[in-house]
Amino acid sequence: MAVFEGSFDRSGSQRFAIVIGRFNDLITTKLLAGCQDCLKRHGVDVDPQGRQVDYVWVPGSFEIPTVARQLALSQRYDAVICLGAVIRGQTPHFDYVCAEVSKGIAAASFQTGVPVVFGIVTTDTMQQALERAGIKSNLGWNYAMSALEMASLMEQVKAIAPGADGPLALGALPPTLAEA
Ligand code: INI
Repeated sequence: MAVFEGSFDRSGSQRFAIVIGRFNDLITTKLLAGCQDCLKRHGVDVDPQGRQVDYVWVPGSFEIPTVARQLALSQRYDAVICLGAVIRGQTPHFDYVCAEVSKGIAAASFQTGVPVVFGIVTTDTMQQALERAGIKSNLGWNYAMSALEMASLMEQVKAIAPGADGPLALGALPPTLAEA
């Protein structure tokens, strides 16, 4: 038997989609910069005109899962990275957006077999969000690392377990899981 784990040396041939929420773009543009910096330092051509990364802007985090799922379904990408910032306000809106974006991103990944990275910063204040988007550290970098690692890992897992992923496999799932 064997041990499988993702590596960071195969990124030159991988393709990524990055879905970014415009809401709180003070934060999401910084997350994107951190994400691009990490990908670039691992040999990925991050130029939007290049052959490795596509960028998709959506109004807010609530819209991210729909687009991420569609991109993942295309099987064009080795991983999809979702970047958003949900900051608590005076109303329960925060809770609704957080619930849907977290469930939706998990479902997009699970339903398609493509790694979909949960790069959504959820904080009580703008200050906390800024600290996570560059003032102290930049979580965009970490999200890119997860994408690189998972893209490499899934490539290996699919090689030993072919046919167990993607939309064609959904018919084989119990209805409750297929609808998740
Ligand atoms: N979208 C965010 O990405 N972050 C937020 O903090 C946020 N808040 O708090 O309202 C937010 N709302 C917009 C939402 O994502 C949708 O774009 C909107 O509801 C239209 O569907």
